[in-house]
Amino acid sequence: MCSIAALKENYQKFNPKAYLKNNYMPPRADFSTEDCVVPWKLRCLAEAFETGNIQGRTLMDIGSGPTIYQLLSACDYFDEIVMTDFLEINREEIHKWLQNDPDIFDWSPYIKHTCKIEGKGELWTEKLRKLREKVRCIYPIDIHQRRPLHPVIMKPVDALVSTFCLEAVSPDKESFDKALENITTLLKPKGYFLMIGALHETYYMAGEARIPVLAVNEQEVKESLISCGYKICIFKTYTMPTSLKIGVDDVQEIFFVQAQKM
Ligand code: U87
Repeated sequence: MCSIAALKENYQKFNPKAYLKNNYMPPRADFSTEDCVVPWKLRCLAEAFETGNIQGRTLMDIGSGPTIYQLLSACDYFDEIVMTDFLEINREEIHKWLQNDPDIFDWSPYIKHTCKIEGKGELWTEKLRKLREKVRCIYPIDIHQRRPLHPVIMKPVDALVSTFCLEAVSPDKESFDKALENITTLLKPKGYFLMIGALHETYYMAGEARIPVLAVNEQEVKESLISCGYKICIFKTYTMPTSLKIGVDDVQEIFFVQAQKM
């Protein structure tokens, strides 16, 4: 697999149900221990927003996939949330979630856990209602285009979130850097970018699809952000424990970064 076109072709076999099972059910989603990867991600996001520094009118999530966990803490700090994904099948999954379709993934353990770590005594059903209300649209996106949302036109937003997207859709470092540049045009100067991603990963499975991943290290991620005009505010890593190496990918570590566009 070596070109952007080949990768896009490969994504046509992406199966959201298999993907959700691999990454968003036990053992990777074990809420009884903070050492598990899903609670780690939720905590990074909750702590970032808790400071109150990241807020505004619009937040955009880049490459949302069929998931909403990445927006659970964010939704308290923005008036509206724009979700995006390359695949129609993933956008459809989000539409179903918005409409409370019974045939969708159950995010309630994620919502309950987020309410618990935020410690504000909020009812999980209230957070669910709030997030559904704030997600205004889910747009097609291609981060390899200079205008990733084309033909949709949007004013630069106040903050960006992106989880496991850049390295999972870029065939090489050059396209990773270009994609970062492309999405950065969607963000206002001084706006924050929160990104979670995989380090040293070469592939992951989503049903029939075996998707190649660009193996990046911590230094490379930091350098890419700095070259793109960001200041790095927080950088954290999580080492995937052996018990969570379950054959669905070869991820070694996960990073969380909070960066500010200068
Ligand atoms: C998530 N954000 O699960 N332009 O967090 C824009 C594109 C393009 C394109 C494809 C990768 C999953 C990584 C969601 C979904 C992220 N998707 C879309 C996965 C891999 C480690 C690991 C993973 C997940 C495409 C969780 C955990 C771990 C997908 C999304 C990538 N291995 N977006 N040109 N092409 N996409 O449709 O929805 O990117 Cl814990 Cl460890």
